[in-house]
Amino acid sequence: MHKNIVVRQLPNFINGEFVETGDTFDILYPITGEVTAQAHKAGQKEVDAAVAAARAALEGPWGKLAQAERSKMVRAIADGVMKRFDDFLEAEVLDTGKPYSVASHVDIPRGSSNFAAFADVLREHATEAFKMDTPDGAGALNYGVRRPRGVIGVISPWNLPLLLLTWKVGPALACGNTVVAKPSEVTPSTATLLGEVMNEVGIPEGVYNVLHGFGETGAMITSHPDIDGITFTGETVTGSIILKAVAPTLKASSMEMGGKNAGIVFEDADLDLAIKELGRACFLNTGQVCLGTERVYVHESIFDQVAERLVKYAKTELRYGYPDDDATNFGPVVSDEHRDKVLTYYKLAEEEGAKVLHGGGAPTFGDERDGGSWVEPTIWTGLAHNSRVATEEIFGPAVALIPFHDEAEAITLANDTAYGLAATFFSTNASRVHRVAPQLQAGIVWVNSWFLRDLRTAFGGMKHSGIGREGGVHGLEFYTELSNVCIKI
Ligand code: NAD
Ligand code: 6OD
Repeated sequence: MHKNIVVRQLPNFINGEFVETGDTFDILYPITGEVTAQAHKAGQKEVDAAVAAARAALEGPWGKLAQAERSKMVRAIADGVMKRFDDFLEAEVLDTGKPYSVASHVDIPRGSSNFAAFADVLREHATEAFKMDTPDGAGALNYGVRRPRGVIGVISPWNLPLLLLTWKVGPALACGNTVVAKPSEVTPSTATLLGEVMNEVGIPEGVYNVLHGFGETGAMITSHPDIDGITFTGETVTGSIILKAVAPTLKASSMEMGGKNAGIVFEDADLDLAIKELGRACFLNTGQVCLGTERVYVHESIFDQVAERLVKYAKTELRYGYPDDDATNFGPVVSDEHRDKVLTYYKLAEEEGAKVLHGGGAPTFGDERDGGSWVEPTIWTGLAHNSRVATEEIFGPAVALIPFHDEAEAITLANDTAYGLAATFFSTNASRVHRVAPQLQAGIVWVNSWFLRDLRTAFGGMKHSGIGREGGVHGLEFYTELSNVCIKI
């Protein structure tokens, strides 16, 4: 159903207070293109205030809390998000246009569990200890001590706004840091709402701060001399700019960036399962998932069958509609700007010789949705492995199907990319599974599945997809500083 939209104000959240600057930019509803909110842009004054508040909280109440007490408060944030589930859901849908069926199962529950899962990560992690020999025979004992890194700048993207913000804020706070966050300028609502939750559950002022704005505001954060570390999720090009920006102030950084993830369907795959999982991998969240699959290598003996079945999946399983319709599982992309980027690739695919099996354009509705940012789910064959469409990240609901001859070729093709975030492959042959998985150059490899996440596992990309790993104890490398204590016995 079409929403009656009341335009909201989205202030910054600094030192526990909501701060309007009067310098606003519009947030649009991707379903129709209407203005839903005005976000208040932060300048240097607000950035400095947020950093000072975060520093004071680190040196004050938050930094002095006992670890068990801090874990309890981080778990309270998880509960606080669940208590406001409907508000988060509404805010996320207004910013992204994604269906409730997606946001209520993916974005909002993970927005909560990112706090619950990491609340005890530091408390339960045993640090290493080594007894060493010394010339006098008495020996010495070494053990590790972890402390918070300090004030952490969190820069996050628009595709899973709450999920990807809390994925960083959760472990950062659990490890005793304080945070200055800049959500995407396209989707700032849930980060702001999280400020309300912080106040509701009694998180001390200054622990969590939110600044709104574009790259310019982000750059004020990455270059700020009193921020100790930057954790970033977004495009590879932006990541590269950020790495340069943090160099003069020698900040630690954790980088989660773009991808061009491969899928492989071997001739021994369970095709019912493969089509179901690939359907999600290619089209969930309208293809706007960093882990999503945009090129699938299919064994030549089953190529036509897989192509036909994936097209059938797209035709029968993906349903456009208003977000609050239970049947809707396919929404618009996040903005007109992103729609135009995706459509440029749709056009390029045809120029590069693609055969369009499904989609290839933008739908029209004959109602207010024609003002929104819609594209069709799209399936191509006939593209060369080294075509631009098959090598550059589109970040939309589009996939190139490419045949392969044997296992070695499939591995070579999957690895022949500048990126290395995720890969997914389908096979019922256990030997092949164990042989192929370690050869794929990706930080995350799924077998007979996709986007199955245990938050204790390492997450991150290799090559141009990332630097460092977060998740479980792996995040401790970034969110804490480790000191070795050596005691002569
Ligand atoms: P983006 O790089 O355009 O923006 C990400 C964030 O960086 C935004 O908050 C933006 O305002 C900020 N930013 C832009 N310029 C900046 C600068 N100079 N200094 C500091 N901050 C700056 O990315 P996006 O378009 O929001 O998100 C889509 C991209 O994110 C895709 O490439 C996708 O693959 C990637 N992504 C990666 C992961 C992962 O885990 N590896 C997860 C989700 C999305
Ligand atoms: O599941 C996660 O922890 C995670 N960081 C997912 C990222 C998805 C990218 O769009």
